[in-house]
This record gives sequence, C-alpha cells and structure tokens, in this order.
Amino acid sequence: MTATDVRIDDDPVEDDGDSTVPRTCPLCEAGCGLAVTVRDGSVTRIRGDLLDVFSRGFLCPKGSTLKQLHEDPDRLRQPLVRRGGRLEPATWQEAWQAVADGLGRVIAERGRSAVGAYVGNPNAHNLGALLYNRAFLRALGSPNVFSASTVDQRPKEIATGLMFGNVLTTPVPDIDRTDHLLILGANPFASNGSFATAPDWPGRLRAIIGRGGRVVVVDPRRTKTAEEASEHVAIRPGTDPFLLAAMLQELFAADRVDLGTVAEWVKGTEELAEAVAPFTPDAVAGRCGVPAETIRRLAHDLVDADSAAVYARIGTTVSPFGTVTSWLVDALNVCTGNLDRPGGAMFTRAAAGASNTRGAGRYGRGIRLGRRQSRVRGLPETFGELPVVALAEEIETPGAGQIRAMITVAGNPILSTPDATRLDAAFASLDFVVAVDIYLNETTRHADVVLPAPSALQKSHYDIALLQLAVRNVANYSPAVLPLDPGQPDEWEILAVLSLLLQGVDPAGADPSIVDDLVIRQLAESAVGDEHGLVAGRDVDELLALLEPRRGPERVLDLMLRTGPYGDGFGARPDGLSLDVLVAHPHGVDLGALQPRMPEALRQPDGMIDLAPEVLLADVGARMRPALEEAPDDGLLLIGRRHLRSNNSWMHNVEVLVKGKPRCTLQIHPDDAAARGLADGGEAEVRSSAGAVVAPVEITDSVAAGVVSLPHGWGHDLPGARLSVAAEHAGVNSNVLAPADLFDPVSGTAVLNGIPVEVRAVPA
Ligand SMILES: Nc1nc2c(c(=O)[nH]1)N[C@H]1C(S)=C(S)[C@@H](COP(=O)(O)OP(=O)(O)OC[C@H]3O[C@@H](n4cnc5c(=O)[nH]c(N)nc54)[C@H](O)[C@@H]3O)O[C@H]1N2
Ligand SMILES: Nc1nc2c(c(=O)[nH]1)N[C@H]1C(S)=C(S)[C@@H](COP(=O)(O)OP(=O)(O)OC[C@H]3O[C@@H](n4cnc5c(=O)[nH]c(N)nc54)[C@H](O)[C@@H]3O)O[C@H]1N2
Ligand code: SF4
Ligand SMILES: [Mo]
Repeated sequence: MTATDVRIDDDPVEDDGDSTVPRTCPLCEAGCGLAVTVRDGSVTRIRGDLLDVFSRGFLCPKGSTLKQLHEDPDRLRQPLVRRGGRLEPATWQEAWQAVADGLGRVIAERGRSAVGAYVGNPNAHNLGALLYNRAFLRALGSPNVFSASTVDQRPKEIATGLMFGNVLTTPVPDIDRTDHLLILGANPFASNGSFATAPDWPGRLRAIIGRGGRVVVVDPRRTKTAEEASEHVAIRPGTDPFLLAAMLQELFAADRVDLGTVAEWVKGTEELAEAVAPFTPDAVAGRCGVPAETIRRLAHDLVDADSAAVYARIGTTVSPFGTVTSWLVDALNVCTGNLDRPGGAMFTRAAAGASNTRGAGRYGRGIRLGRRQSRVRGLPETFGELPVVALAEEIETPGAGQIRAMITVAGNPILSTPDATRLDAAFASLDFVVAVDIYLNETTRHADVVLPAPSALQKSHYDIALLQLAVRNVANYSPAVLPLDPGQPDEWEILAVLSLLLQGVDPAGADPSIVDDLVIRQLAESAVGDEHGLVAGRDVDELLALLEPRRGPERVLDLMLRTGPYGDGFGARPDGLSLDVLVAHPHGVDLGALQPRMPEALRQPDGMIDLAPEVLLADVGARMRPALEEAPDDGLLLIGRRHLRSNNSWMHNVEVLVKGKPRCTLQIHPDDAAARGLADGGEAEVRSSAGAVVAPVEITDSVAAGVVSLPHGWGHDLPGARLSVAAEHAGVNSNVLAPADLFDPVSGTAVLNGIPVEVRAVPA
C-alpha cells in the first residue's frame, strides 16, 4: 500500500484564513481529486488536487463548478409542497406530512404497486444514496422500479453477469499498460470515460500512442477521441455486433484464437465459433459500412499486438443488439488472449462493496434473468428493475398494478428517457409525485412534494460504485467540505425517512437512525456470516461497538472497508484499511495496478467463463442471422453526442458551462444536407415514429453520411421549471424522438443511437 500524507493545506501561495481541502469530484465517473479552497464558509476556488493519488491534478471544466452549483440561486434549499395547484416553500415537517398523506392514500386505495420509483444517474456518484437507496426501494415494495440503467449500461451488466457470474466482474481495459486499444462507441475526450474509471482519459490515451502503441476508434462520428487516435473507423450505427462477430469469425477461420492464461476456465469456444461462422467480413461489410479488408486487419491487429484490449461503451449499449454486442466485446478479449493479463482487459479489486470479493472465489449463483415481466407489454425485469421504455404505459394503462404515484430520486426522465412527450403527459396525469432533487426541472415540476438534497459540497464522498471499475485499485474518502444548512437533512437521512414513511411510520417518529441501525446490523451479520471473510464467526455487537461513534454512511463505509479485501478485519490484519486510514490519507490510497483475478473473481455455478451464453446465442439466431439476409436500410439514423461541458440533463443552469455557441445542433453530413436543401445555421425538422423537433442545422463531415447527431439532455423550455440560466439556452429534447418500442429485447434497454429519422428544412 502506498500513500502520500502531504497535506495540500501547506500550499504556500494561499492567503491566511484560507483552508484548502481535498474532495473527490462526484460529477462523472473519472472521480478526479479536487482541491477546494474555503474562506469564511465560502468556496473561493477549486483546482485539481496535484496530490491526488489517481488524478494528479487533472480536472475538467465541470469540476470547478461545484462552487457555482452550490451557490446557484435556483438550487432548492427548502422543501416545496403543492397547495392549490402551486408548489410553495414548506418546512420539513410539512413536507414529510404531505409525503405520508399522499403516498399513504395511494397505497391504501391501490396497493404498493401503484407507487413507482425512478432512480437516476447521480445516485451512482452519491455515497448516501448508494448505501440507503436499497433500504428505500425495499420499503417501497413495488415491482414498478425503474432507473437510468435501461437507458445506459444494463446490456453490459447482463453480458458480464452471463459470462462471469457477477455484475461487478466487469473487464476494464488496462489503459495504462496496453499496447493496443480498440474503442467502440465511446468518446472519453468528452465523457471522461465510463465503465473504466480513470481521471484524465485523454492523457492516458495519448500516452498509449506516445509509447508506440495504437488507439483505434470505431464511431459513426469523427469525435475528438477519433481525431486523436491512430485510426478512425466510421461505422453505420447499430452494426457493431456484426463487425465484432466478423472479427471473431476471421480469427477462428485463420486459426488465430488463443485463449491465453484463462484457457483452462473457459467454456463455449466451439459454440461461439459456430455462432459467428455466418458473419464473415464480406457478409457484414456493406451493412457496417466498413470494408472487409479493414475488418480482417482490425482482428489481426488485436492478436499481433503484445497486449490489446477491446473497450466499448454507450454507443454500443443503447442500441438494438446492446447485450449481444457487449458479450462479443469480451469474447474478443478472451479469444485474443487478452483477458486478465496486464495490458489487456482486467478486473478491478475494489476496497469496498465488491460482491466479487466475498464468499468462496470462483463459484457462485451466477445471475438470474426475466424473473418477472412488466404488466402491460411483458418486458423483462432485470436485476429488480423494469425497462424505463415501459414507464409511460405503466402509468397510462388502467388495471390492477397501474402506477398512480411516482418517486424520483436524482433523475430527470422527462429529458433523459424515451418517448419524452408521452412520458411528460403521463407524469402530469399521476395522482401524486415525490421528487428528491436539487432543482425544479422538467421532471420535478410535476411533483407534489420536492425534497431538496444538499449540494455535493455538503456531502461526504466515497465512490463505492465507480471504484469497482477503476483501471487502478484506489480508495479515496472525502468528508463534506461545507456544513449542512440549519435543519437540512443529509441525503441519506431523506432516503431513510422516506423508507419509514413508506412503511407507515408516523412522520413525528420517523427517525433516520432506525433505518441506519438496521442497515449496519444487516451488513455486519452478512460479514460475520461469510465463512471465507476476515471476520467470519465474530460477534456482530462486538463489531458494531468497534465502529462507534460513527453513524450513517461513514459507519457503513468503515465496515465495508474493514471487512473488504484490503481491510483491517477489526484487528485481524492490523495494517489493513479502515476509514481512519483513508481519513489520514486525504488524497487517496493507491492500492496498485490491476492484478490477474481469474478464476477467483468468477461467481459462476460451474466456475467457468461462459463464452456462449444461451440467451445470447438465441438472440443471434433470432435477430442477427435473419438480418444478414435482409438488405440493410439506408435511411438517416439519429445518434447522440456528449459535450465536455454538459452532464446529461442537469448542469445547464451553470452559466460558465453553457455560454458561447449553442450546442444543441443537428449535425448532418454535407451530402445529406445538400440532398435536403439544408443550410448551415438554418432550421431542420427531425421526425421519427415517436415525434418531431426543430433544431438548428450544423453541416459537418465529422458525421458519416446517413447519420445525424443531436445531443440529449436539452429542452429546458417547459413551463413550471425553475432553471433561469438553462431556460436561456433551452435547446430541444432529443428523447422526444426516441420511440418506446425500440429496445434491446434481452435487456429491455432503449435504442437511443441509430433511431430512424427523416429530416427536412424548415423555411425561415
Ligand atoms: N438520447 C439519449 N438519451 C440519454 C443518453 C444518451 O446518450 N442519449 N444517455 C443516458 C444515460 S447514459 C444516462 S445515465 C441518463 C441520465 O438520466 P437521469 O438518470 O434521469 O439523470 P439526469 O438527466 O442527469 O438528471 C439527474 C437529476 O438529478 C438531479 N441531481 C443532481 N445532483 C443531485 C444530488 O446530489 N442529489 C439529488 N437528489 N439529485 C441530484 C438533477 O437535478 C436532475 O434532476 O440519460 C440517458 N439518456
Ligand atoms: N461531459 C460529459 N461527460 C459525461 C456525461 C455527459 O453527459 N457529459 N455522461 C456520463 C454518463 S451518464 C455516461 S453513461 C458516460 C458515457 O460515456 P461515453 O460512452 O464515452 O459517451 P459518449 O460521449 O456519448 O460516446 C458515445 C459514442 O458512441 C458513438 N456512437 C453512437 N452510435 C454508435 C454506434 O452504433 N456504434 C458505435 N461504434 N458508436 C456509436 C457516438 O458518436 C459517441 O461518440 O459519460 C459520462 N460522462
Ligand atoms: S472529469 Fe469528471 S470527475 Fe473529473 S473534474 Fe470533470 S466532471 Fe469532475
Ligand atoms: Mo450514463
């Protein structure tokens, strides 16, 4: 274990009276260390923390805006309760009573399934939410739980679970050591990386090329990542599984498949070879828009490199074959001998919360799919949730189990999920809505009660979720930088009280410590019950006493760290990790480069990596094979795009991030623009089967012919929201165009890239 305990407070350039504290940025997956300078209770500046063990001073333009977010006059600081049709400021007691009455009425009349929940992306970056949302969802006890996962990574999680038996046994590209990185459908120069946690992806990618390696980017758009890469391959949206299958076919046919160090734990190689056999490079080239020669070379490059990794992200998951694509990505990592070796695709060993570090190694229950279906369309449940493409119809359609109330926690589905116009109307028809949020926005304007969460700077942080996927093993805790406002509950306390109210507890007696004590006891019981764990057989009360006097997320985190793979085991391994150790190392603790973890990180019933999961072979047979026989469609396909200064739908109220040229433009290739008489800067109507929007035209050859691109997260012109800056830069909501009937059937995940559209000029 290496760590630095130099404190940045000693920075000589600071004025007297300033204090600078390190804080991990919670805005995206990179988790950069920030150095936050505070004077007289206000933040004066935010820089990158040069001493952070992982980010070494890197930050992006969003990181320093935690100050603006905290100070934003539009950020809610007091609960709002709807009275006589208007949302009015209320006390916390009044708000809790309104929640108890409103939800109580719906549950009494129509049962628990009438209350739905939508849990949004910022929860993944929020310690309190990650630790207490589960209690909240359990207390809710409704089948109607939705989240941003089914507009994001769910296909990857399912493919991972099927191949390795555990959703957290996710291969991440070892970008700091690889010689060759093949990226599909990711733009880390804008997103700063996803499902492969690393601050400064741009610097790490440049370093690959700097040390003589190659970076190849497969993307319908020539992104900044593609521009900086060694090679850009422009692919037709939605066709990645054909490309990947053809690469595998080529390697099997050329007898170049070598499973490398994991060979003895791999099954299904023959079935995989059989499944990809029809997808020869020649058979898929026209469909993918990629020459067969290029496909062959892409395949051989992976084997020829000393080490290589294939990495794919959202451009490949929110697409018609998301789950199959995610599987083929890792099948390539296995078949080129790159799984679980330095420079290849490896497995993180996280310090806290990693289910793949508990129990006996290698063997486990695997994952279960499709335990139940959604009521109206019969879409599959995955990991306790229903696909968000089913949300509107579950609200609209009468009958037992119809959703009549919603609770949203850090989510803005009206901008971020499909069929937005219809979903907006569905929300408006609900009997009762509760939102836990920091803004009154396009979704929360429908609420009857808004419960404001504290700002990021008022919360402590440890990235329990994203550190599971880090390209280095790292642990980093930051206490809250600023105190809570008087009377303001912490976010975990809001969730805890909500849990109690959902269980019928009277607001007067809804003490969050009741939930907190239950959560910690359950976790402690499960830790002592793990016969392979560090505290096997110890006394629960003894451990709880040793966690004193901490409470809330800190107590839970301390337990997780101490019983985790580097933990002190409450004395069993005295130099191991605990929260005290992290507190003493405010810039983080570096636990080293990724190490091989096969087969120990598997959790499969038979202890094997499955290269040919049955449900995925079935999907290839049912949908990909027949597609080979059909002529590819050559109409316009809509894809999204991210910008470094946006964060999904919710950071457009920060002036420094939205000023300048409008970013919500429709990008279109010059040939496609000419064919439709579109002028740069003019307006175009974009129409899909779900709806239409009018957006400014940006003619650029950075998008391939046949492809148009519109970013998501805009459309801030709906009445009733309170986002004064964002309203000045409203843009249009691209998810008005996303049809609820376009999804990957295995995962229920929406198709947000590759939506068929028509574009026509709008006369000035
Ligand atoms: N067309 C298209 N649509 C997409 C995507 C795409 O690529 N294309 N991407 C998808 C992806 S990957 C994702 S993850 C989703 C995101 O979609 P959502 O998960 O719905 O998240 P956001 O739209 O980012 O909205 C976040 C909400 O959280 C609130 N918030 C911010 N910080 C906090 C906090 O600390 N506490 C609380 N309680 N609330 C907070 C914000 O005010 C906002 O209301 O969008 C998806 N939608
Ligand atoms: N600045 C910023 N950073 C963010 C976010 C943000 O909104 N803004 N959101 C965060 C979230 S929630 C997430 S999930 C991550 C996502 O992180 P990334 O996956 O890196 O997200 P994108 O930048 O949308 O990159 C997706 C790329 O896929 C391409 N693409 C579209 N369709 C296809 C296709 O069919 N095939 C292929 N091969 N490529 C395709 C797009 O052109 C785009 O360049 O980013 C996170 N970081
Ligand atoms: S890259 Fe992400 S984590 Fe780093 S400063 Fe920017 S928003 Fe924060
Ligand atoms: Mo996401």
